[in-house]
Amino acid sequence: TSIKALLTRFSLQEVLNEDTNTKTIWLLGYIANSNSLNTSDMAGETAANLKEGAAVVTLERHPFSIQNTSHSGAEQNDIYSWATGLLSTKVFGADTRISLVFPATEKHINKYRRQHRKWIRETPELYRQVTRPFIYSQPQSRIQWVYNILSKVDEADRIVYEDPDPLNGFVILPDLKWDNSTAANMYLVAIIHRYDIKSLRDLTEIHLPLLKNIRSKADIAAQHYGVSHDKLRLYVHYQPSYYHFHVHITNVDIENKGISADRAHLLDTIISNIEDIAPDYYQRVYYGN
Ligand code: M7G
Repeated sequence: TSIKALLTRFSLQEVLNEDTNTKTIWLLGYIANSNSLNTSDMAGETAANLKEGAAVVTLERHPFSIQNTSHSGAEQNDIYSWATGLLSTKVFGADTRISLVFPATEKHINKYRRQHRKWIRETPELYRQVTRPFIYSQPQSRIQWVYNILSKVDEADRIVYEDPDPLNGFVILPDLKWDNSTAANMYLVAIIHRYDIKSLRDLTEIHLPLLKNIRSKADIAAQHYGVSHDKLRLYVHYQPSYYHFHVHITNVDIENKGISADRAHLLDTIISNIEDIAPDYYQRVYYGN
């Protein structure tokens, strides 16, 4: 079902959060089953794939682009879909980026709802006793979108670089947060082929070739968008939202929440900590989060 068809059936229930700096709003709503709606504008879609359930919609204002260079179009991967479109004005190009999670689980709703945050100091012991069991209790379906990318089921045409090596290989493609329009906003993600590294905590010296490989090949992927080596910021989130190791690759000019000190760990620092300080640095370190 296309994002457009789904959005026409969306009814708002709650504003989960908004951020005036990034001009983003997160909405929780419900997507009704097609039976209760006029389906004449959904030609070609069978009743079977028209589901109902909770949905989280993110609306993000685009950077102003008077030349109308923004790409429109839509993408879909498993329960995640996104598109750009025009909300209100014809003066500027597509002005708003719309992403949809449907059907959304309780985890998605809580991820986007304004959080009452607490600071937790994760000792190695706390990691072993609490975090690690939590990670392994996650259903595989939570990272279905990752499997879809690695097995070329979804987003295959968006992969800009691939090293197919099963141990040290990965794919690099545009992150769903990026609309592919401006190099100034470039946001890519490198997703590794192997499945056994869940997070930063798993990294040891045996992973140095993989990490260095991502570090050097990110340049090639970024060149694809005209972004040079010295404009790249590479980092890893701990805690991440998705426990399959991946590296964020952005234009260094982007200032977003994702680079805040409580979650972002620079790839260069990770490599140096393992190589220059201790091979088991990430098994021993205490984390604030
Ligand atoms: P993270 O550090 O696990 O979590 O990064 P975060 O979302 O809290 O930063 C996962 C990254 O993958 C994020 O930058 C997401 O925007 C991106 N991402 C998530 N999904 C579901 C998709 C997807 O389906 N396709 C693509 N291309 N990127 C995604």
